[in-house]
Amino acid sequence: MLLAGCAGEMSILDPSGPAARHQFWVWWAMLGVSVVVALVLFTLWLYTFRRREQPERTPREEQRIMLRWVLGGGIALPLVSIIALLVFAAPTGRSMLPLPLPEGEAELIEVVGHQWWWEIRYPGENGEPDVITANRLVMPAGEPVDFRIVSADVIHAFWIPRLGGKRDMLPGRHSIIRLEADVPGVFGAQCAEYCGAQHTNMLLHVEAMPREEYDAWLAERRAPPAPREGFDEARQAFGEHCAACHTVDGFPEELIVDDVTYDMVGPNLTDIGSRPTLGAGVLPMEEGAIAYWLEHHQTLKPGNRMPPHNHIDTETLQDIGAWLETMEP
Ligand code: HEC
Ligand SMILES: [Cu+2]
Repeated sequence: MLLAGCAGEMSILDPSGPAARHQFWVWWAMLGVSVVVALVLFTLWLYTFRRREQPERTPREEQRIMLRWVLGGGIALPLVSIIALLVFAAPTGRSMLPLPLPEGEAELIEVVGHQWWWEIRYPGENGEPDVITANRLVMPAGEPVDFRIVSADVIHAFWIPRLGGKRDMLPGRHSIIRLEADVPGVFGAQCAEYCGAQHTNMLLHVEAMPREEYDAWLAERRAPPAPREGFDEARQAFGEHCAACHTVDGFPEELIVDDVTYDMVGPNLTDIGSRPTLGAGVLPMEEGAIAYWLEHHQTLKPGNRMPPHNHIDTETLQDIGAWLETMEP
């Protein structure tokens, strides 16, 4: 029954990639050593109870024995354990470094942490990101992927427990962590550094897919969006109330009312209809979910950085929601 808790989409004890497997063994080794040390200590402790008569010792002898414990238990033992741990853990750290690969370059995906959502950018031919999405990370399986991570505001941490990590995301400083998924699958991920009120609701849905599927997924999003008919009022309202923070590729520029200057960006909504969740894991995506999120997002995720839309009537929000649900490649 206890072991059943070891599985699950966010369990480091159920590794699904080389880096995570390394970490898994370090974890077990540390647990094993700690158990042995604890058992030895408990045994000594019990022994002190069972021992009847105190042996006669001179102060000098007492001191010698004390010194032995301090040197052995306080210096030698920690030194040996730390060196052993270092030797054991060094390959683990190495496995997450972006070292040159014999078979060419690893796929590069940029991940930007925001309060409290994830921006995912896929660099195109010239290195500029040409596909930008949010809260859903799609990666190829069975090959190393370099995640170039950074933060837009405070310190977050990038962590996909079943693939390995974690790594701090610092504002203004990029770092690369290499991870790999053995097989296609869906993995949970979570910001692992307390980053403010909604830190718990900063989840990331990770999907590893076979190379061909991944390429097709990207190609779909690289293609110019198909022109969409209808929803004129929704688009008008979006241009007025939302476009200052949210980008939708192909959205007509003349509709964007930029009378409010917000010093922030919201998630890119170009493929919002195809995302599995809303609000970084707060709501599952289903029919009507976007409108519901737009009306209740400050109760669903209190304090999140999107201002409340109380000044917009429900019908308009439902209209916008219905239109956004069609936003799929
Ligand atoms: C001041 C900037 C701002 C404005 C204006 C704004 N939003 Fe947002 N929006 C955000 C931020 C920030 C988030 C991320 C909230 C979170 O999950 O913590 C967000 C989240 C969302 C999401 C969920 C995205 C996802 O991937 O989960 C949708 C949908 C959305 N906004 C639609 C709208 C619509 C429609 C409007 C106009 C009625 C609007 N927003 C106005 C900043 C804004
Ligand atoms: Cu965070």
